[in-house]
Amino acid sequence: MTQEKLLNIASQFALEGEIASIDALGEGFINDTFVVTTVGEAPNYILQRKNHIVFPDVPGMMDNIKAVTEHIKVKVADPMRETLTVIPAKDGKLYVTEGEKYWAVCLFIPDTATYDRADSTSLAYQGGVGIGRFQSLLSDFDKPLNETIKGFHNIRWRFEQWDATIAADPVGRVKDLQTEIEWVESRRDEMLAFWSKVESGEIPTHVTHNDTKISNILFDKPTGNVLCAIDLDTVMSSTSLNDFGDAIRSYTNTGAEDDKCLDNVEMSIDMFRAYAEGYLSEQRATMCQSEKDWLAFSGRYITFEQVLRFLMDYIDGDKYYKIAYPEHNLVRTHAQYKLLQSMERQYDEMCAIVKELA
Ligand code: GN1
Ligand code: MG
Repeated sequence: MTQEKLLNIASQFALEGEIASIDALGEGFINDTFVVTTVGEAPNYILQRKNHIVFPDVPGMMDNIKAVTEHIKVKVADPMRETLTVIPAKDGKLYVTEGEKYWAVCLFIPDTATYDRADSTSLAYQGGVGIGRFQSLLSDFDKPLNETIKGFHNIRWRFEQWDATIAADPVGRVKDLQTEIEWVESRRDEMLAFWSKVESGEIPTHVTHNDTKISNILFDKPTGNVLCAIDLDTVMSSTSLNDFGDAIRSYTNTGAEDDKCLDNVEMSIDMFRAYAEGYLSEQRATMCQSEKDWLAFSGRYITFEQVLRFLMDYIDGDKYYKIAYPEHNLVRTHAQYKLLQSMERQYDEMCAIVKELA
């Protein structure tokens, strides 16, 4: 994308100061992200092209983000650092369109750090505090939220997509994937059994983040403490267990999400304990018994879902996740499956830790 085009988009937002440069940032799987640096004392900004295929209702998504961040702002000590700040366009909308594509801007929060991997238990503890606090700040949020992605962590819906994808087999990959398909099929019933507890209301729903991997959390550089959850695109109503489970999938992995060397990938029980301690320090008092009972299982649930989603995208011809090389989604599938097996092996210990801490 040319600087000229980026400048044209950015200048349609109500930014302070004069733009000095616009540079690509990070490697999100879904959106395209840029940092807008301004001249002098004016703040810098994050400019994002939202993936309108993944998010069919970007205006609805931006309304969610605005509502949730405003709710948080009135409760925290430092409202410009402890949550995102949405910057509207000059016409007052929360986005700018470019053909069928949507762009949005939020404030860049300086003196912060992000991580791709948890390298210490104190970081995992802080991450747990961050999501526990995010959920508790929103526990009294009572406006309806738009469903930005249908059935996002609903495994019944994921299996419907899965069955349709396997039947369609659009790029002829199914015949070579019988082993991997069996990994998913052999766990279908236990995963649906868990989800039926959410459907029946035995496990309650709340406002949740739904994408709590470590790279979606900002940490304060001077103190090392957690600052806030970012990437609020998937904020919706779901079970809070999904936020815990997705974080466990991320913080406890001793390897990379797409590690080609499976020997690197295990679930670290020390990281599990640290994250659970942080999370429960914020959530212990408000969780109900069924949430406590299923907390450890949520790590398996979301890791399983990720195995299914990566494999399904590979079967589908790599339409959803950005890939860096042709087999990328298959490599991700294998690495996440190795992690899932590691969790299954250590499940009794995970449950014992939750019981002790909760
Ligand atoms: C995507 O947007 P990003 O990169 O934070 C995905 C998550 C997956 C994750 C796997 C909207 O997260 O659900 O867990 O990749 N987000 C969406 O790394 O699908
Ligand atoms: Mg995201």
